[in-house]
Amino acid sequence: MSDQFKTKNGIQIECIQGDITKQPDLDAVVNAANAQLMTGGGVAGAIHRAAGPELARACEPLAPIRPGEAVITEGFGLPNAHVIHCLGPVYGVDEPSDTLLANCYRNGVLLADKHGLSSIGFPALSTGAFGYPMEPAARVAFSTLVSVADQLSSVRRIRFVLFSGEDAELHRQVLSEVMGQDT
Ligand code: AR6
Repeated sequence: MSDQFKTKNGIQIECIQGDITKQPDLDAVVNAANAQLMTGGGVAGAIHRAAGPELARACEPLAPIRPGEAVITEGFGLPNAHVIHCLGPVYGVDEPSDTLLANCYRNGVLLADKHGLSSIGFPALSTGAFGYPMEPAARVAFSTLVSVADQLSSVRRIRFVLFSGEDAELHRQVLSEVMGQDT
């Protein structure tokens, strides 16, 4: 199954297996943040470790954020110039979870666009500690990004970085279904 698709206006969406902190060719990576924008487990722990303590200092005045919101900082020790911090919904607690998750992807990619960035990498927001099932989360992610694509003027590439090969394959399948509906 192909891991790259293009929207009608030529934006590339791709899915790979990998680590979100090791994507040096992207302008920004997205953090699966907590409301206080502090380090934690999963993606947030990995991003804060790789970025170093300056990231937590830069986050402090921006916190707290609400589910669905996105804020931007520098990347510090990361290979990316920027980090976009998104607070996903806790599945079954922050409702409606699908709308709040869609807001994360929409606000995250629009914030990157507003800052003139051309590439952004997302992890599968809310699918770890926050308990959102992977397949419905992938559907929300891709249908939101495809629907927002025509509002983007600087973002040209969106990469999904999935920790496991199984999750990457599932994302490729869902992406190909969503892109099929778009043509
Ligand atoms: N690169 C790519 N994907 C990863 C990585 C990585 N380095 N590490 C984990 N994943 P999570 P959430 C996958 O828990 O559900 C934190 O403690 C992981 O397999 O990071 O939004 C924060 O402080 C899963 O599929 O994010 C918050 O309190 C996905 O990334 C809370 O967890 C998201 O898992 C946020 O929970």
